[in-house]
Amino acid sequence: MDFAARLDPCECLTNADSKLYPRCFAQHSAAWFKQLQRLDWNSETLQMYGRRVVVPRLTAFYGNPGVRYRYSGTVHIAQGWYPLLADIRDHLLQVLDLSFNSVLANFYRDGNDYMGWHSDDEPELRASPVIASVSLGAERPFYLRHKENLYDPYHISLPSGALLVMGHSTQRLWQHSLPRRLRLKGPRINLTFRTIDQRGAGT
Ligand SMILES: O=C(O)CCC(=O)C(=O)O
Ligand SMILES: [Mn+2]
Repeated sequence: MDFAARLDPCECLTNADSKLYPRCFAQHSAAWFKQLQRLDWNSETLQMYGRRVVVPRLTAFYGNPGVRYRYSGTVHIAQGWYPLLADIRDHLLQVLDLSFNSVLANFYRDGNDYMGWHSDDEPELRASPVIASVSLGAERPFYLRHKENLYDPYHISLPSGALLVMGHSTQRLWQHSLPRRLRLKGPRINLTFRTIDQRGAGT
């Protein structure tokens, strides 16, 4: 993967076709975190095994107006870009030479909030999406496991300002998760920039 060649040296997760740039946005991270706390955060519910459960984090979806993305069982329609999110998108275009039409933001209020094992493999992301993930706020561990080797996950740490670029085969072959850390009190924001194909969008 050489699309991120212009960035500083990084930790390459060659097995998982991903690259981590731990300090990519470190100098902006405190200011960005403060501003992005003002996004229009939502608490979502999800139908699971016949009952409704509250999603254990807050979410917000932004992007080109009209972009539709189904996650947590609901179709979300982007109404536009929050200015700072558009700036970060443009920054990613500069350093990665990749363009994105939307961003899913997660707010983890403390270590009780988490995201379970999954791949970002919704049909509207197409078969081999590249996803750029920006972490801000509390440092949290992030786990990856190969779909054919579920009992041998490995973990990386995502400090404030880190950029993790998940490459073409990551979602097809791997799962990832952000587990609970009960003693952790600090909040964290994660931004996953995505390209959503409207032809595959759910209703
Ligand atoms: O919070 C993170 O680092 C991961 C978020 C994620 O996997 C997602 O939004 O699909
Ligand atoms: Mn994900």
